[in-house]
Amino acid sequence: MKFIDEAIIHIESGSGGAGSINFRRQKFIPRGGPDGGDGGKGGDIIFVADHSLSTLLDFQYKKNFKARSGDPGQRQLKSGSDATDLIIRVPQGTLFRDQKTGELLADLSQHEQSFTAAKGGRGGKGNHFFKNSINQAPRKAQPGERSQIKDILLELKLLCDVGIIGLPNAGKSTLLSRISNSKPKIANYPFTTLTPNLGVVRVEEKKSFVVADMPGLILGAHQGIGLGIKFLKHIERSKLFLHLIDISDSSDPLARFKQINEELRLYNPRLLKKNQIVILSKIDTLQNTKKIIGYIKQFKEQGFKTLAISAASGEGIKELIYTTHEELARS
Ligand SMILES: Nc1nc2c(ncn2[C@@H]2O[C@H](COP(=O)(O)OP(=O)(O)OP(=O)(O)O)[C@@H](O)[C@H]2O)c(=O)[nH]1
Ligand SMILES: [Mg+2]
Repeated sequence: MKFIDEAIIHIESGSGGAGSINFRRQKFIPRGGPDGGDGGKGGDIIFVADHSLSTLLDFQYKKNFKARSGDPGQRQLKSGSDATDLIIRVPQGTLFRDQKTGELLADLSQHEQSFTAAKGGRGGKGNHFFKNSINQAPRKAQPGERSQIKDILLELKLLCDVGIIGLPNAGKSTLLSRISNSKPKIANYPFTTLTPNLGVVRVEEKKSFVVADMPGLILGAHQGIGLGIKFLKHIERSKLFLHLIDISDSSDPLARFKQINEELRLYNPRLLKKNQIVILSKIDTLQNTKKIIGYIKQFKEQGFKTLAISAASGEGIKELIYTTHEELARS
């Protein structure tokens, strides 16, 4: 089970602006002194921890970051402008390593904590700086300092936000494979999933969450029957459960739902305090939409947010992602 999210990114700070070589030219001052200004500083690359972010998934889409260079110096002793720093927000808890050596560079464990990973180059001195009693008209200026270029490994220990629970064969792993980057084993028999699988779900840029697909739970699970219960500790700290009910199974959905919840309660009553969204799965197998609507009504009457999906056809999947994200933001 992979609990670590990783990304390798390439960063480059801004180089310094070059110093300027210039001589004062004004009416009535025939031989003005050197007045080339200094170059501006290049932008730093600064990472800032943000507790509202939970994964490194965005860095699979954008891997190269470059800060702007400082402006060159100008005449009349005017310095070039400093470039603004490039601020990159990362999830709280992100570790930074040198990609080549593995050396730990920083650990941003606090919200708003920052780490300057690459410093912008200093601006070069303009020729005014080189004036002295011997050389009153220096024809030299400094170039700006070079940028820093690095490959950095980002690492984040994933905290599971959402647990997918339900009876064996309910379609939990199929759902995970539909909504996330994870490729769990899927098969038409119970207990296909033997250990939890984690996946990262991207809602949109800067909005993603972590889901765990659990082995199926069955009657007697709290006494150790089946597999699921011993993994429940992995989702004890998650904020939300998606509770899958397979409606291609003709037995009473609400009774099955209550049965699983009873197992949760017997294992640890606190698990029932967690927010659950009821997910009626495999709706492509049921032509009778009235029946589905009836089920939804039944669960809503019990006070549960209820969605109907087909991981096979994709129906209801978008809504499931958005609703889950909204509920997470609220909890
Ligand atoms: N028709 C249909 N079949 C589905 C759907 N989702 C899953 N299945 C099928 O249901 C069977 C079980 O799917 P899994 O995703 O392995 O179920 P699971 O809940 O992870 O099962 P365990 O890991 O054994 O607990 C597979 O044959 C899937 O292809 C769906 O939306 N529609
Ligand atoms: Mg499974």
